[in-house]
Amino acid sequence: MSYQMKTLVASALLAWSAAGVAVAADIKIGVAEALTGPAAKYGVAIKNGFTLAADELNAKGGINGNKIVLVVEDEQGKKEEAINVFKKLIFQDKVLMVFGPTLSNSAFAADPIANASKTVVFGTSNTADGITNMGPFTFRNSVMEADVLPVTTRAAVKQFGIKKVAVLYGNDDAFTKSGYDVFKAALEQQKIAVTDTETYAKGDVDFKAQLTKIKATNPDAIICSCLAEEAANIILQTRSLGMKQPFVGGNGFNSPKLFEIAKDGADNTLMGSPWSAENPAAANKKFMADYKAKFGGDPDQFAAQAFDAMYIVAEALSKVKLSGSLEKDRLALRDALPAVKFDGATGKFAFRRAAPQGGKEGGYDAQQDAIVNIAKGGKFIL
Ligand code: VAL
Repeated sequence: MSYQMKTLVASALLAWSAAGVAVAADIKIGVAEALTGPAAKYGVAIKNGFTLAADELNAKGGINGNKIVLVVEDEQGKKEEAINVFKKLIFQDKVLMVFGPTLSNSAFAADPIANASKTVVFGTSNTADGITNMGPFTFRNSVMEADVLPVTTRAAVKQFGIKKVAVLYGNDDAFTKSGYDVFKAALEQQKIAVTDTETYAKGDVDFKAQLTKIKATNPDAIICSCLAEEAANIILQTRSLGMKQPFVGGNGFNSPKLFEIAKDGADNTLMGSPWSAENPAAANKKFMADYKAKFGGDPDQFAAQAFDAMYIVAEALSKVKLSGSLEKDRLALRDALPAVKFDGATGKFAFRRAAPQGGKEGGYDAQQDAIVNIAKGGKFIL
């Protein structure tokens, strides 16, 4: 094609788009997850969930003809990296929105950047209290500890008849600390006595000192607000001390990593989540089969929540007429998201507005019921 011809075609295309005729454009979505480091077991599953959903959506023609392009970055499960990656995605790559980061601990550091630049940040795994108090651009479909743990402790009473428990948690991580606060309140409210409370710090691998103290108080169960790797080592060391008590965990337990390390030492652990591998709903069965076919392994709750989150965003975007102005399109997505209702791999989902705090507008939490799973033979079942 001659130079003149090319110019002619290019200006014709411009004229069409100016006249409101849709010209397909890529929709860039940032994915900031922990793909290396101790939280990678969560982050990689999350990335897979997004990839599966985006590939499916694109195979069906994308969103109103526009292709979803994921811009994936590794935030390593570290606060500083989450900040760096958010800045890169929002200001350099100019993504429409950001999914992530993996840990609540990192979200408290990075979400303010998204809110300040009026860009949706959508957490699919952040379950600490207060995440959505960071501003009206913070969304999550991960069900917060405050909605799940009271259900889990009630199930523990029913299942094991527990009357007194020991509590163990990481006191330097936003999620494990928040989970502890919620457990403490739920135990008080449900009149379950606490025989001992012990703490540890990020990166600890030897929990024998705390567990020996717990053993001396002879609890009926051990309540653990911990991330998966620490939880697994704690369970393993509990068994090596000859203790047979069941564990009750929070969202951090939701990973195959628990069983890779603790094996059947984790049997009888209770954990609440909206997702279960045993949910027979067609949407979940299809998700599980497609995930296995694509990645060669079974999905977990983190993959399921990411998969659903991509569809929730796609649903909102299908209602948005993209203008080409990043600022306007970011706002339009923000305004379209709250009304989305979805029934996917994790079941029925809706957003719930977070109450304003300290005069600051809140974002949107997940409105979803938790199901309590029990560990048997290296996996969680209902
Ligand atoms: N839900 C936790 C958090 O918010 C982990 C397990 C991802 O940090």
